[in-house]
Amino acid sequence: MDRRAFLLTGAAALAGSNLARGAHALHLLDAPTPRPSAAQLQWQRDELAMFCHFGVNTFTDREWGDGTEDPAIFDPARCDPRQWARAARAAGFRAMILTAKHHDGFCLWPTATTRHSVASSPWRGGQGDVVREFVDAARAEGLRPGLYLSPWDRNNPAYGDSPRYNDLYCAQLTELLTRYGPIAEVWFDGANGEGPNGKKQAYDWPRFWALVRRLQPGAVMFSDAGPDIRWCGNEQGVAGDPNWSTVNPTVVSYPGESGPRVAPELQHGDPAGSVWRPSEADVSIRPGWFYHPAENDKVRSVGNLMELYRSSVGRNSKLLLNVPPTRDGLLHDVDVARLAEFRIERERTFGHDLAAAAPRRWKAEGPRSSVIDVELPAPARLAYSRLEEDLNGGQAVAHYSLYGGVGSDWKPLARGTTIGFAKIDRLPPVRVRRVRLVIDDALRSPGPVMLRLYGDA
Ligand code: FUL
Repeated sequence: MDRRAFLLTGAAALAGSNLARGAHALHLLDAPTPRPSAAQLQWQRDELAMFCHFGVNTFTDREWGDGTEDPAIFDPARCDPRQWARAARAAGFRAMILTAKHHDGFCLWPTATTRHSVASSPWRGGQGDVVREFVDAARAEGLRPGLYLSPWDRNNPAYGDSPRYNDLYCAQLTELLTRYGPIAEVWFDGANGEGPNGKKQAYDWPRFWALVRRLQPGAVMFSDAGPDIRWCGNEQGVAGDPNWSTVNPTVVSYPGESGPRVAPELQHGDPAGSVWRPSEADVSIRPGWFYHPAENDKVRSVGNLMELYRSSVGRNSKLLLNVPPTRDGLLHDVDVARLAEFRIERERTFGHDLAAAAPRRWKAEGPRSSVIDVELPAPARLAYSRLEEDLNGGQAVAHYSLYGGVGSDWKPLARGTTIGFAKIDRLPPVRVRRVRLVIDDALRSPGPVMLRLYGDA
C-alpha cells in the first residue's frame, strides 16, 4: 500500500460520512511526508538514556510521596552525580534525565517558587543544587542532560487552583530552562491527581509547550502527547510492532488522555499520521522507580536488559532505563556492575557486523519494493539482523522479508513490518554465505536500507 492509500484508509477510519471521508482524504493527500527534526534525529541516535529518580521518596522508601515529607530527610551523605554519569557513559548511554520534581513537589534545585526544596534541607547546609550538579556531571561525561518536572504536585497549595498553579509551574520551568544551559529533553508525565485542597488541576499544556519551545528551542519534549516524543504506552520498555514514528495528533492530544484509540496509537503510531513523534520506552532496572534497599537483589539480569534493548531500540524506539540513586546519593554497586555487563553483552552480540565490508547490490522491484543482496566474505552462522532506514526522508518500509542463501535455495530467516531507526530480528542459526532483504511494501519508494548481520557470539 502506498502512502496515498494509507492516507485514504486512515482518513476513512477517522471520518464518519462519505462526504466527510472525501473531504478528509483530499485534505490529507496534500499533506507533506512527516520527517524528523534535527533534535528528534539526535534524540533517537542516542539509543540509550539513563533515568534517575531521586528525591524525598529515596529516603521514605516510597514510590509516590504525598507532599507532607519534611525537607530535613533529604540528606544524601555522598551525593555524586558524576558517579551516575560515569556509570552511564561507561555503559554506552548518551543522555541522562533527572526527576527535578516528582509528584511529592520537593524540588531538587533552590527554587524561588516554594520552600519545599533542597534549600530547606540539611544537604550541603541548604546551599546545594542537585540539578546543577547533575547537569554539570552529564556534560562533563559527554551526556546530554534532560529534566523531568512533574506537573502533579501534592505539596503546593496552589495546585488545583488552575491559573495560579499553571503560573507557578511555568515559573519552575523557566528556572530550570534558563539557569542550566542547554537541556536536551523535557519530560512530562501525565499523572494528574487531586491537590492538597481536594481540587483537580486543569493544566495549560499549550502554554507549557510554547514556553519550553521558546526557552530551549533545541530540546525535545516528551509526553503521551509529545509534542516531539511520545510514550510507548507501557512502563515495561516494550515498543509496538509495527512501530511507526508518525502519529495522528488528534488521537492523543494531551498527556493522560484516555480512550480506546489511545493505547494502539502510542504503541504502534500511524502510517498515515501527519506528525513525526517517535516513541520512547521507559522502564526501571529495579521493580520501583525510586531506590528501595529491599530491591538490591531484584536488579534486572543482563539477559533481561538485552531483551529490553531489542524490544525498544530494536523496534524503532529509544530505551530510557531508570537507575535510581541510593540514600547515599550514589548508584548502587549492583546496578553499576549490571550496566557495565550490559555494555559488554551488547558489544559481544552486536560488535561485529559480518556484512560491514560485504559487497551489496540494490535493485528497485517496483514503485514500492526493492531487493538488497549481500555476499558475506565467508559462510557464517547467523544470530541477529539489524535493519536501518535512512529517516531523513521519513519512514517508509511497511513489510520486509529476509532470506539466507543455503546452497541454491533461499531459506526464510525473518519477516517483519516497520523498520524505522532500527529493527533487530533474532534469526534461526543457519549457516549462510548470501543474504537477501526484500522490501515487500512501503509507503513510497523505499530509500536505501542498511542491513547489518551478526553471528553466534
Ligand atoms: C509516572 C510516575 O507516576 C512514576 O512515579 C514514574 O515517575 C514514571 C516514570 O512516570 O507517571
